[in-house]
Amino acid sequence: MLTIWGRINSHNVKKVVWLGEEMGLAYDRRDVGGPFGMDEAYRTLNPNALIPTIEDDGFVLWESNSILRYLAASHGGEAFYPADAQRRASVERWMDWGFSWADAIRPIFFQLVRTEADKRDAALIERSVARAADLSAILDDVLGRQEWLSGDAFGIGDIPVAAYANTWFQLPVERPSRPNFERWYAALQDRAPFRDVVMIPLS
Ligand SMILES: N[C@@H](CCC(=O)N[C@@H](CS)C(=O)NCC(=O)O)C(=O)O
Repeated sequence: MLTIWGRINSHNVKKVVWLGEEMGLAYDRRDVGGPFGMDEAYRTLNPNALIPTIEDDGFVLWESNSILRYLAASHGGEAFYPADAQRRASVERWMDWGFSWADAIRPIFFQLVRTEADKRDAALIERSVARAADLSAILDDVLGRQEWLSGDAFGIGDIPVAAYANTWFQLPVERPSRPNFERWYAALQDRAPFRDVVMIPLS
């Protein structure tokens, strides 16, 4: 049985749980991090004191994108993780780009969701919204040429960007029109695991 440690309102935990659901894996998720804290046993598993961490048949792994790659490679097969080097790299490029995208969204999320209204930094929010809007043009461009970030079919290349895209679309900010990016976000919502795991209220 796969164990996933991490509170479900964490973007990086959502990514892993979402893939587990897409792949129909049996898993046991345990709340760690944020208000749940981290005990010494957890810090021994993950010396970064961050979530998520998984344990699969005695194998312990942290770093959410590495976990996605591992689960896709070990349990998902070609449908989730292409064997061809160039196709695989094209998928992984979006997973890694997802951290730039996350860096743009994170300050807006922390400010508008986890900071009291009178303590918010309006300039930081404005700068971050402008940065995310610029980056969304890159997504709009690629999604005008291919259906998914992973290519012709949904795959792990979509997951990291989508976890934060959901937050971007849920936050009360002004977003420029990006029709291809919006089409992709609508298509994600046809997937039950995306709705159930990712589209939970922001907290
Ligand atoms: N690069 C790491 C980042 C992990 C990370 O920053 N996790 C956050 C939650 S999204 C965390 O552990 N925060 C501390 C906490 O929840 O207590 C990964 O992708 O796994």
